[in-house]
Amino acid sequence: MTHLKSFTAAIALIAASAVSATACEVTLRSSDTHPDGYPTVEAVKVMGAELAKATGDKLCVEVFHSAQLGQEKDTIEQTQFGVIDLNRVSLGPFNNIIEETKIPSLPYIFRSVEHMHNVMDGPIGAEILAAFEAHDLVGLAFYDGGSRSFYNKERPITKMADLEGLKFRVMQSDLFVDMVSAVGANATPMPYGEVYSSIQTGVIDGAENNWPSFESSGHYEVAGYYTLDQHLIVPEVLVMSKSSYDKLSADDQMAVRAAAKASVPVMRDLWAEREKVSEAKVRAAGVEIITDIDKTPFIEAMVPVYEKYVTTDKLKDLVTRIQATE
Ligand code: BDP
Repeated sequence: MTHLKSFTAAIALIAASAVSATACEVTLRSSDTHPDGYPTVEAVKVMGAELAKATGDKLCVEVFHSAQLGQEKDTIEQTQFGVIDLNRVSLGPFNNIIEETKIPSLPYIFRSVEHMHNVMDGPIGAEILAAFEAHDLVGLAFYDGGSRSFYNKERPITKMADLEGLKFRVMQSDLFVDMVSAVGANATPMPYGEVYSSIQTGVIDGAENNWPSFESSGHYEVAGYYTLDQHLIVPEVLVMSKSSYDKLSADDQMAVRAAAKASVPVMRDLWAEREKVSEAKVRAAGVEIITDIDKTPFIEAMVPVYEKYVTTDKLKDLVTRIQATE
C-alpha cells in the first residue's frame, strides 16, 4: 500500500468503527500488526479492560489487529499525527526517529530476557519511555518480544560463514541493516506484511524473528531452517499519541499509564505460554531447528555496529549502565 492509501484506509476503518462504538465516552483506537489472540493484541485488550474499569467506562480501547490500520512504519506516523491513539510496536521501527530506542535494539546488548526485564523495568526503561515525548508520542509500557533469530529457505546455518550471500529481510531500521551486513549477509528492510510472499517468490531468502512471530506469520511454511543465534532481545512498546493524551484530564492520563503498566505481567505470562505453543507447532511442521551454535563470533562481529551507532556520551552511558545491570 502506498503511504497515502494506507493513511486513507486507516481513517476510513476508524470512522466505520465509530458508528458501532460502545457506550464509552472516548474509545481509543489501538493498532497492532499481529493477529487476534497474539500476546500483544490480548495484552492491549487487558489494558483496555483495566482502563474501562478504572474510569467507570469513560475510556475504552478498541484494538485493530492484523495490520488493519497499516504496517508499523506508517502507523507510527499516524499515531504521531493523532489519527491512531495507541500503537503496539517493536522498538525497531523507532530507531531511525528516536535515538534512545537504538540502545535496547543493539544486537546482544541483553544477556537474557531476565536481564532485559531488569533494565526495562527500572530507571533506564523509564528514561527510554520518556524519550518518546519529544516525538509527539507518550511511551506507556514495554512488552516482551522474546529473542530473534535467523530463518531462511536455503540451508541450515550452523556457523556465521553459512550466512554469506543470503538475503534477509529486516525491520525498517538502519541499525538492523548493518547488523546483518556485520555477519556477512545482505539485508533488505521491508514491512512485516510483505515478508511471506517475498520469501516465497525468492526476493529474499529469509528473515529473523521470535518463535511466536515466525509461527503466526506462517513464515515457517516458506523458510524451513531456523537457527537460534538469538541476536536480538528487542523489547516491544505500547505508545500513545501525544495529541490524544493531551486531550485527557490529568486523572485519565494517570489511568491510561496505570492500565498500561497493569497489562505488562499479564502480557509476560501470555508470551511465555505462546512461545512454547509456537515452538511446538513449528517443530511439528518439520522445520529444521539449529540450536547448537557458537554465539561468540556473532557477538564479536557486532563491535563495528556498536561503534557506528553508540556515538554520543548519552548513548555510551546507556550502554555502560545496561551492561552494569544485573
Ligand atoms: C514482531 C514484532 C512486530 C514487528 C515484527 C517485524 O512483534 O512488532 O512488526 O516482529 O519483524 O516480532 O516487523
